[in-house]
Amino acid sequence: MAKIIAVEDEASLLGGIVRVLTSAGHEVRPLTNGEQALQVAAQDAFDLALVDYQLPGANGLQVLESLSYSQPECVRILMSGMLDVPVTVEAVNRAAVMRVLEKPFGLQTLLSTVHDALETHCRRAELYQSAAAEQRRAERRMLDDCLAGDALQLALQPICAVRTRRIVAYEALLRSSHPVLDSPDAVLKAAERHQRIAEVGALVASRAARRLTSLPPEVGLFVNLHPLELANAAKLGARLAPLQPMAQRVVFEITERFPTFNVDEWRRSIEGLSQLGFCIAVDDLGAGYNSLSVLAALEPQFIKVDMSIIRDVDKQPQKRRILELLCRFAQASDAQLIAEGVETEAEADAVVSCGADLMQGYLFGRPSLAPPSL
Ligand code: G
Ligand code: MN
Repeated sequence: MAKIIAVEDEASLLGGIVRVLTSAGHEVRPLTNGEQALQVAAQDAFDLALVDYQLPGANGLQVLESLSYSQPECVRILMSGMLDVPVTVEAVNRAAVMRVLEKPFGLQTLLSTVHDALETHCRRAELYQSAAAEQRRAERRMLDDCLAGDALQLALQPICAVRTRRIVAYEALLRSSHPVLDSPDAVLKAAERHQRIAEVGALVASRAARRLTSLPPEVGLFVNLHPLELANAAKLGARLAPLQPMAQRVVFEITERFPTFNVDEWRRSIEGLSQLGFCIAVDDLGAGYNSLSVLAALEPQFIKVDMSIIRDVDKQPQKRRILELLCRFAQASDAQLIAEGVETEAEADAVVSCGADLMQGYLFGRPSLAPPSL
């Protein structure tokens, strides 16, 4: 049974359409005017629209075109006695109709056309769904490959003290050599779609633990946490177990880029991490939506200022003032400020004179998969 809107200004034909479709078990909404049809279609959803071309009010193609936007799933059929080429072209190109019924037609032809169109639509929807399901399975298998094999690795990028430029820590950045899920973003997006962020997090923790053991004991490691990992405080500790013995050297970076920042949900996770001896950094400060509320809520030990503020900080007084302000805030809160994405000596000089504690950026070293040369 389908819910059908039938728009035809010729009363006897409309009567016949309603009769034959109703006795075939469909629910029919008969209308005689294009304007009316547009209003009804804006309020009610239909499985199929059967619309005459020449109508008072708006013409049939306008009605069908409007439906193609507002209800793309509604199957569209045009009825017309004047099927010249321009009308047909419009019907296909503008209104994307599935069938055209040329007048005059018998009611049996109408019925079989309607049923044929509905069946075709169903078959297409099934095909689409099974293709989408297959794509999902394929993506799941690729994630399995990533999580089981060695496609996911951590690149290390140095973080230096401002004056001595001594490397005090590294940031671990996810890198992927998978042929399809070939960037950290692709891996994380796929993991989000399959609710497998926790598994990626566990893998990152074990890889990070391994890298940490090969670094000198006074050097720390900054590890990015996906915001979804903070949603379950109870499980987070277990997942980070490989890093637990070296907790004093580990700083978890929490990005504030995500618009769905939920202070209450996060705070418990962060308190748990602090109790386990880990430190917290707010990442990408200045790039997201909630910079100041994140700072107020999380009381991080490190504040990483986003590279969008660091870029040209030596040339743009406004950026410099913002950085100075953040450095003063960090000092007053017993936090260390890290300037991210420093690329030039001039930027580094400006960052130092603003009062930052640490710097990271291509000027000091790119993220590298190779063991750091110490
Ligand atoms: O969001 P987060 O700050 O964790 O992102 C770090 C990213 O920034 C890494 O992918 C790294 O490659 C990149 N990056 C690090 N230093 C620089 C830099 O100096 N310039 C630019 N353009 N990108 C950088
Ligand atoms: Mn980071």
